[in-house]
Amino acid sequence: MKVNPQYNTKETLLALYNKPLLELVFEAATIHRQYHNPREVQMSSLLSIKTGGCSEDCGYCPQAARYSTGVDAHKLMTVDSVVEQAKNAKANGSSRLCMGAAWREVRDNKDFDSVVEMVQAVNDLDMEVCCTLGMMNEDQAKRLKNAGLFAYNHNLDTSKDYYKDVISTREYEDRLQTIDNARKAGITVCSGGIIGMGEAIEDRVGLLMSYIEMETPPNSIPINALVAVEGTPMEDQKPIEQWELIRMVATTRIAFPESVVRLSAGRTKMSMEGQALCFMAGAGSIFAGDKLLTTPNPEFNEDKAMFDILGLIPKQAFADGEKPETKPDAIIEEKKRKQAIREQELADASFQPRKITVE
Ligand code: SAM
Ligand code: DTB
Ligand code: SF4
Repeated sequence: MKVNPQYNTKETLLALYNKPLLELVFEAATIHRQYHNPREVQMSSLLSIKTGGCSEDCGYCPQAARYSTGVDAHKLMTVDSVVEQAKNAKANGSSRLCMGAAWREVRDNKDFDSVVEMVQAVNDLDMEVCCTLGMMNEDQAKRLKNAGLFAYNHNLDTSKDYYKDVISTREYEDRLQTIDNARKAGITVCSGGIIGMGEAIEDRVGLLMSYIEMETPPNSIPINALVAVEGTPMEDQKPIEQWELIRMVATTRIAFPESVVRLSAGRTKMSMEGQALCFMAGAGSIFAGDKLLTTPNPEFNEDKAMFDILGLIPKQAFADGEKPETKPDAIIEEKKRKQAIREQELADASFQPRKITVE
């Protein structure tokens, strides 16, 4: 993944973001065509495998336990129900499944073992598997990689300066460390942000600068518009104009010509024409399905109709990287071995030879 040397400073990026809109879109569309097939747009499905009850205080998030948003805390989904949902998503044209958990961080417990099994099972369906589970260390990243994880989503959300106004329960540095851990394990990185949280344009550009300063920028960069949810500290944020989303997509496209720019949360508030300008400006993916993690998203059929009208084609899985090979997971193998022994012991115990008494 490379950055565009023409726009690698705050000043040049800011000037780019503020260009006359159609000039900006044209420049982005031109770059997009040099690096990507402009007709291909990936359909990804989101699945909230562990909803609500999160300990963090992210000001935008309906899943933080401390806010009354009507999102209840649920247990982790079962592996079987995840596979069923993944099959559905694939049948509807999605080539990637992104599994999200309302966790601050990954812990080495039974739930994580189940997530490893989910990754294996969805990878076996020939879908790109992405997880977004909060912070993780290098060993946890390696386990996910061996299970067949294709991508890890971990957003920086905004600039380093504005971050403290949005979240206080973790540091920007913690986010950078997790991204590094995913990268070191050989997992592709998906990291982006949210606009419309009350930040200045300098903060939007500041987010992009954080990616420019990385050794390798993310393979994909989701651009979300804030979904202002009642009960969160950001409930009263004025919705951003769709032009801002188009500008952000175009600027990101130009700054990171090889990365996939993902038009993410916020599409329910956009017109089809607005979304068309985003695709023109280089958006290469959308979230498909009528729900994001907890908030609404356009219906599958609505997006199918939009693809037909605009002449877009759903992108196949693994067009941007090989399907990960899986290796047996030592912890899960050991669990299975113990389970087999227990079942054998139970079977042996239930065989009671009939007593024969001789008078
Ligand atoms: N708990 C994990 C974490 O924070 O990394 C993973 C799940 S979290 C919900 C994934 C991302 O969703 C966040 O980083 C944020 O960018 C995005 N997000 C959450 N709530 C949002 C909202 N109301 N509007 C737009 N994006 C949102
Ligand atoms: C990303 O950047 N956006 C997605 C995905 N990565 C995990 C999440 C959007 C969540 C919107 C709020 C919700 O539905 O809870
Ligand atoms: Fe928790 Fe992630 Fe929501 Fe923050 S964004 S409150 S870490 S689920």
